[in-house]
Parts: sequence; C-alpha cells; structure tokens
Amino acid sequence: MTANANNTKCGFVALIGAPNAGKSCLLNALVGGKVSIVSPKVQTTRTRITGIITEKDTQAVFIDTPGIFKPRRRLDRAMVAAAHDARDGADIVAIIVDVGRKDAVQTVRKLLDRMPDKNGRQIILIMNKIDLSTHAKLLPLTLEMSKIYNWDSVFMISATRDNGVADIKTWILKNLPDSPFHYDPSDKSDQPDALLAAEITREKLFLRLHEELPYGLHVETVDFESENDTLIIHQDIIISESRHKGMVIGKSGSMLKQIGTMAREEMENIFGRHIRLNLEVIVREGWDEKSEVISGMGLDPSA
Ligand SMILES: Nc1nc2c(ncn2[C@@H]2O[C@H](COP(=O)(O)OP(=O)(O)OP(=O)(O)O)[C@@H](O)[C@H]2O)c(=O)[nH]1
Ligand SMILES: [Mg+2]
Repeated sequence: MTANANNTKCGFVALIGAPNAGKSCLLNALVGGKVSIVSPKVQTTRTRITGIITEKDTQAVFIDTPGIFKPRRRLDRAMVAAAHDARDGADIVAIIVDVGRKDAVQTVRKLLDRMPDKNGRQIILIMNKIDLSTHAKLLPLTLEMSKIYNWDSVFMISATRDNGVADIKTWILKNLPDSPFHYDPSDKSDQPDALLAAEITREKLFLRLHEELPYGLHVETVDFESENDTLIIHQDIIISESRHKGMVIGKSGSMLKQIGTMAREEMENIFGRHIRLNLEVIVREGWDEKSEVISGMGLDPSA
C-alpha cells in the first residue's frame, strides 16, 4: 500500500504579509468561520494559526502568521520567526498586500527577496482591500506587481466583503500536492478551544484599548470546564506594568465588564454553549521577555 492510497491531495498554504494586510480576515473568509482574531491595529496575530478546508479528496491547511515587521522585543522576534517558519514549510506561499498602502510594491518585493527556496513552491499574490481602491489605481499597481515576479497566480480581493475569496479557494484546492490528509476532514483548525477563547478576549482588548496598551498584554485561559450546558472559563489578562491596570479595568470596572460581555457573546456564538466568563487582571512585569510565556504561546523563545 502506498502512503497515499486514497489519491488525496493535501498541503500547507502560508498566508504572509505586512501587519494589518488582512491575513487573518482572509483566513476566516476562506474557512467560513472565525479561527483567527482581527483588529484594525497592527500585530494582532501573534502565533501561527491554522484554518483547514476539506472538500472531497482535497485538504488545504492554511497557516495565518504574524505580520512581518522589524522586531524589538523578544516576543516580536519569536512572532516574526513563526511567520518565517510557516513560510518555509509551505507548499504554497500566499503574499497578502493591502493595495491602499503607498509602499505596496516595495513591501512585496522585500518579502520576495527574503524568501529562500522560491523555486520549490508555488507563490501567489493576493491584492486585498480593493473595496477601498479604484480601477484607475489598481490597473498600474497590478502591472507593476506583475513585473516584479513571475507569480503562479494573482488575485484581487476584498476579504471583508468576501469578494474574490472563492476564486482563491478554487485555485488552491486545485494546486495542492498529492498527499494523505494531515487532519480529520471535520477539523476547522488545530487550535484548542481554550486558546481560541483566550484569543477572542485578546481581540476585544485590542478593539477597546488604545495606543500601546494592547501590545503590553497577554491573555491566558486558566480554567475551561463544562458544567451541564455551560462552559465555565477563567482567564487571566496579564499586563507588564501596574500603571496600566486601572485602564484595563476602567471606572468601577466598566471597561473590563464591556470586554467580558463582548468576549462572552462571541464565545457563545462560536462554541454554541452558554458561557460563564471570569476575567482577572494580573501584573507580571516583563512577561514579553520570559521564555516560559513565549513558549506557552507556541512560539520559540530562542528565535
Ligand atoms: N476595507 C477593508 N478592510 C479590510 C479588508 N481586509 C481586512 N480589512 C481590515 O484590515 C484590518 C486588519 O485585518 P487583519 O485580518 O487583522 O490583518 P492581519 O494581516 O491579520 O494583521 P496582523 O495580524 O496584525 O498581522 C481589520 O480592521 C480588517 O477589518 C478588506 O478587504 N477591506
Ligand atoms: Mg492577523
């Protein structure tokens, strides 16, 4: 019997790009459900997040990655390293670019220049956020993009409007290598529910808190238990500086309450259960430099 007796196709597709290009939004649109959190702020995604599509005899395993940026903290270095690892292990690399950025061509060129083994894989370009652009601007941009690389395919999409996403899916499912499935056909992600729950709360913190605050915090699910038809979830919101505690909690606890309500409502939608969510704010100085926290996030602290 061969390793692929069922004649299936399966492969890894890395979604890479600058922060805020819309990688996570695209992943959710491809999978048709929320697996990765999205926010208008840069550096929302911190680890590799999988999204899996299985259609008949083909399985695509998408890896959403942290945006590639110039790292400062130890956590940043581990985030960028996770993106590079996903890229290097992929059968298909999808570079996502925000067409509204003035430096769009330069950004794509840099991502290509830094990519080893370009020949061993298929590389596609996904020009996102076309809903914010015009034909007059897109035409010359597409021409320029087509000159910098011999792309296996180029797509123009709007991830938020689900415009053009189906074409990407079709192309990818057609172009995956022969291989047995890596995951059960019913899986949408390999991310445990407790981790997804922590990410949901972190998304609400990113949405509600401003300036540098979201970058200095981390969410951990410390308890995730089922009681009859209810999920009881306890999460720690870990911050690095005690002076931020008041801002996260808000006046008479109002901010934390809002965040908790938003997170709970979304978790109830995703998990289809009643949720009892307890949030606690904890100060752990310098958590973003600590190996055990970084490896707990699924990242390599030595990167
Ligand atoms: N108008 C418009 N906005 C979009 C589109 N795709 C994504 N966005 C918005 O762009 C912002 C960033 O989206 P994300 O999916 O979080 O971007 P990302 O590339 O995953 O960002 P990082 O995780 O920080 O690297 C969010 O506010 C999205 O709603 C699009 O097609 N059109
Ligand atoms: Mg993201």
